[in-house]
Amino acid sequence: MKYGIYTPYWTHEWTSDYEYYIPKVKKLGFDVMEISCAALLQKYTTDDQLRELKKVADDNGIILTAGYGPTKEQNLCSEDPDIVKKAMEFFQWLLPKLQIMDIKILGGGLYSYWPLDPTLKMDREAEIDRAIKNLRILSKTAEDCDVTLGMEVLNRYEGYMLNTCAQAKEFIDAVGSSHVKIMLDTFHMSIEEDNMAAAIRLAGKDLCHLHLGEQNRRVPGKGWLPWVEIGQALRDINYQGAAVMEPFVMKGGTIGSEIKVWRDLVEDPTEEKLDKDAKGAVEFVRHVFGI
Ligand SMILES: [Mn+2]
Repeated sequence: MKYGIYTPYWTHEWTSDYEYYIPKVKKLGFDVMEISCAALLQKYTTDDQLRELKKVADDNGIILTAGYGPTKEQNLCSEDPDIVKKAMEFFQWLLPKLQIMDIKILGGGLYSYWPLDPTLKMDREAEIDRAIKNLRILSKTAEDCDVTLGMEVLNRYEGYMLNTCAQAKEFIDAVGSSHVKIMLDTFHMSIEEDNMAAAIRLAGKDLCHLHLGEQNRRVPGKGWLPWVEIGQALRDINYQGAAVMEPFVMKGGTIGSEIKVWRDLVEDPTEEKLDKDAKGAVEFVRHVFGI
């Protein structure tokens, strides 16, 4: 198994200087660094920049993965055909960009939009049907680019389409593509699943990506999630993908607002302190998972 971390841990905005974070992440003991696709719209807008980023990752022995929360205008399950068209165009533009960086995983609530606006109309059944239909089409591009789309199971406050692994399993089975699979996140699972290890076993070979975080989104080892049982379940399914920490511990900025971090979850979150916690957390999960 490979261990990773999502760079927004260190920042208040989704986009950051990835050339700075790649060597840091390596030095702290990780194999994988996850980037936000928002960066491809803002900072890394040319293919040359992506090739350069890939080179920096290669030079440091780091594998890149990608995460994204589509905007309301990139919503694959919208009832508005113009929005679906924009969403399809966006993903069909994005996936070849990820291929340039040899990114094999794009995870998130890709079947809908994020952050959830609960004031908008919800029609889960119709939206699920449209998401399945549109993902079947998009999966062809994903297969061509060899980027697997991780359908992230989100808690009830962030999404209503897929809240449990069982719902995600039914969903990906309906899509029926080798490149549309289940993505779990221990933080979301701690709210929705009866038994986290059972959920991981249910995902089984369909688990393509995993986010790690405590019940309050601190780094693994600082809260009360059942890491021993989670590790056992990952060993039971012979999980070969990446386990990427996605801690959010600082208030402020776009991230603080969208993730709803209203207080600092670590005392005095200096870069030095964040580095120390990340290093300790990857040592902790490597030890507890034992794979
Ligand atoms: Mn996540």
